[in-house]
Amino acid sequence: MKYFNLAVDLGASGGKVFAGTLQNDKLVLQEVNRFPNNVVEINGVSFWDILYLYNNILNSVNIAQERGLEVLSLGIDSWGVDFGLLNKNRFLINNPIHYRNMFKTNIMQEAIEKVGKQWIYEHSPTQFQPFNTLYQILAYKKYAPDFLEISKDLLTIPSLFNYFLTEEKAIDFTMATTTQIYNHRKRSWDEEIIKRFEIPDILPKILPAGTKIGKIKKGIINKNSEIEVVLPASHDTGSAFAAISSDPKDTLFISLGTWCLTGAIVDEVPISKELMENNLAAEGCLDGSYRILANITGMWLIQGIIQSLNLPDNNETYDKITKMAKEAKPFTSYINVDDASLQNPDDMIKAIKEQSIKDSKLELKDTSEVIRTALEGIAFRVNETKEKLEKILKINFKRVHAVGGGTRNKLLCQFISDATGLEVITGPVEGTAVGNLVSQLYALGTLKNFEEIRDLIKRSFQFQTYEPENPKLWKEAFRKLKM
Ligand code: LFR
Repeated sequence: MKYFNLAVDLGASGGKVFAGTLQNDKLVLQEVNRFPNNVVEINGVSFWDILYLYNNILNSVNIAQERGLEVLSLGIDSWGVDFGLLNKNRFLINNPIHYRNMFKTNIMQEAIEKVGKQWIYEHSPTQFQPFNTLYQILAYKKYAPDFLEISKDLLTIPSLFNYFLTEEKAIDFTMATTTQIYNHRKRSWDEEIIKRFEIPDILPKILPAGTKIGKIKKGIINKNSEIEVVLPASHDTGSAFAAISSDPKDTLFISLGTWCLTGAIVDEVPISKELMENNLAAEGCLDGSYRILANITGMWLIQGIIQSLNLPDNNETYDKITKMAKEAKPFTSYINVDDASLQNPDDMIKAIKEQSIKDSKLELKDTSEVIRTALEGIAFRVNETKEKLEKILKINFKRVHAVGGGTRNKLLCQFISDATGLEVITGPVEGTAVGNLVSQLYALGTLKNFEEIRDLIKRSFQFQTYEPENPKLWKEAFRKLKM
């Protein structure tokens, strides 16, 4: 009998469900379902369509079983920080809000003014992002205090769905580290942050990633079967990093998708002011280690350009856009891809053109130049992060290893290789789903340790490599363009 594990990977633009199984000592994936994640905007606020997503998760289990797959377990991962609130009678009281709304507020600034940046970072060393759970809770306190007053439980997105499926309430370590309420040294919620910001007693219990939490309740999926629900590394970046098979000692890891999440693995978070000064996050990994990480804006820029051009969001469009960039003149300008003005603009092409004037005083004339400048900007930023991490963590990176859908963009992978002067290894493309699946195999005892996880991934997937072609030219261009 062949058994399957289901990985539900929810991303900002869509959900994907894969069934994984072990076959001839390899992990083999088959796609079960895909569905869009349509954000709903009401009165200027963007909401996730949470019940639509839940229905699609149930539907995906039904599809897998109708296909005759013997499903042993299911694990859900998603973006970080966002949450649903339950009242004492287990009623969902808010429709979870999209984290990008927070770019329109200055709640984080207010919190920093109240207690100081360093104080917050010493208690919870994650990057200062206006959308961190802490600031979202403070936004509720300000704009919807009545919601919090009747809340009993806060559950991040995967945990909310796990609760719907099993009635068990828990969050995993990897997700907890995205909240900025988690104390990395004590490895628990930070009591002082909770006290200082008067956060109600709504935070869930924290379990290690790769833990079984309960079985899908009877009667909610079509077939009456026992399916174990596992908390994988439920933060998608945590799962993506779990799928990187290169040696963590001297590899710069990248999860390349909407974000270009770039980081290095450490066992414990070093005490260093420079982490905060460079806005680096310490986020939890599947094995309890941490990644020191920069959230670099990634394919979000290209998604925005596609929207500005009113083109359909499909592979053909991406190929067309990449071809335009390839044919454009290199190094026309430099933009800081992480500038707040690029995080939620009405028109991405216009915003990038304005950013170019702001950052380099150079005008971008046509769309091809805009696309190329965006891709070069991402690669430049990866290199800046690499250099910072090398200095702060005293690592000498030997290679870059990237996973995720963004690695399909060969031009960007080559740019990263040139900008960093390092070999870039890519694969698996479905990194997050693979990390989710190995978390489940670990929770079920099939894989015993992290060595076994890495070996399984190495023998199961194809990898591609890129060698730097012109690193000197890139260094020179960066020196000239960055003011
Ligand atoms: C990527 C991601 C990032 C997190 C951002 C918001 O999907 O999870 O790691 O910073 O989304 O949650």
